[in-house]
Amino acid sequence: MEYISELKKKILSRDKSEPEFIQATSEVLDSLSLVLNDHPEYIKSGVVERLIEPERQIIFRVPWVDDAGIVRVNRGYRVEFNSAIGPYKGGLRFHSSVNLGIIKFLGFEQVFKNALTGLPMGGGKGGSDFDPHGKSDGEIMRFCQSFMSELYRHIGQFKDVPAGDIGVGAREIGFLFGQYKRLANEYSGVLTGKGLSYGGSLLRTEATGYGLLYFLKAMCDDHGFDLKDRIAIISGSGNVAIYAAYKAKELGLRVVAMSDSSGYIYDPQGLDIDLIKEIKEVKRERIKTYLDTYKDVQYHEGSKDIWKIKCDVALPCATQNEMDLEDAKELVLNGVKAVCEGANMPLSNEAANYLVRSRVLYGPAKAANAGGVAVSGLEMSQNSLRLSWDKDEVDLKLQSIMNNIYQNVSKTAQKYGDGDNLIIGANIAGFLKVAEAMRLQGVV
Ligand code: NDP
Ligand code: 2IT
Repeated sequence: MEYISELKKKILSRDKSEPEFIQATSEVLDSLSLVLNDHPEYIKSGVVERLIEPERQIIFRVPWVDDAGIVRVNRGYRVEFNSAIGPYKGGLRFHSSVNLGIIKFLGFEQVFKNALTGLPMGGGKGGSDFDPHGKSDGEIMRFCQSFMSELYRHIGQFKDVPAGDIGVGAREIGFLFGQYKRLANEYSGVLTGKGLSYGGSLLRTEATGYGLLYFLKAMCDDHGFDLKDRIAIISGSGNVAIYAAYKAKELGLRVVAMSDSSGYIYDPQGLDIDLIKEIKEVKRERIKTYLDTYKDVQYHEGSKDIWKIKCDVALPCATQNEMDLEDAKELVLNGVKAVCEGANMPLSNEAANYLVRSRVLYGPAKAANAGGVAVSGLEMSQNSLRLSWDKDEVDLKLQSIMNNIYQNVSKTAQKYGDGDNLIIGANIAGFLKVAEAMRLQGVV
């Protein structure tokens, strides 16, 4: 479609230094060419042009003092991408690789993901190139306080509600919340992923990983593929990976390999997830120290070769572009049946399209990892109601949301082309919801 080609060219020339943003928008725009013929009103009202341009991008200095008394300066970001269906909502990432293009791609994806949850949340993302590895609790606290000292003026429970992502977990959210409360002189649900003692929701910690497995199960059930006794590989060993691994075990899968950014561990008998949680979540050590307890387990330097292990189910849960076309080919040769994305955009577009063409069951991130932000939405509801739901109630809601997302993206894929191509299903279903809201609100 000519119109779509022109938009892609515009992004290529205007945002040329942002390869991840180009990648994410290009995948979505390809899907939209299937739907815009039926909806000329969205072309007329410039919905797509407006969707690919963030509503607001904030970049700020984050100065802080390290334990040696030295002043350090990082760069902070918040990209408020789209507020057509609710306040901006999305995580904060602290990782040395963070730059504007990465935050923009994450914010763009978040718009569609949040729409798929069925909850009233717009899309945004933020973060910093601050590297939390090896920092003391005091340094983390001072960094978070400085970060929030600027961010607080831009956010609010009805404006923009950040949460965690890579490098931002319960500890960081606590420090960020404390500083917001102090500066704004207001106690509100301005962040999600809060501790249970100060307004957090039960199951938010587990939600992305659990939700990923609920989505995987819905997709596999629909295709008559039983997950019991299947072999799974999960990359990463952070928040998403750990709770994906627990739920995978509960559903009868055997998790044989997991990784961190240094390397991966492999045990054909299945891994001890409690130990991995202890190493990564509590002690904040390298995954390699797993071998201090299990001496015969294999450890390999570098995390990329994890996809060479034979498996039935692969769950990339670390970071963007961690699986390329070669990895996807290797997985298919080894007989993989399902790949579901816990991380955001962990597959290159070529790898994802190859899996779909090879008839592998493939759950794209926008749909498959929406469980985290969905429970964030439930946390916002509980904060507004000033009450807390019990664990079973949140879990039932999460399961129902993930099942609905699967049904919605699968039906949309059938309507607009190939029933098993959930890439187009997720992109189109998310788009239709946001596009209609944007059209009705006029050119803003
Ligand atoms: P964590 O910080 O808890 O864990 C990240 C994990 O990925 C760690 O094991 C880390 O290794 C590894 N990792 C990070 N960067 C790289 C890299 N460049 N190369 C190799 N490994 C890497 O983050 P989360 O688990 O929260 O996030 C993981 C993914 O899931 C991200 O893509 C995030 O955007 C996505 N996501 C997160 C949600 C959430 O609720 N937290 C919701 C939906 C998606 P190491 O320990 O060595 O740093
Ligand atoms: O990518 C994601 O969906 C998240 N990091 C969670 C966002 C949120 O607001 O809970």
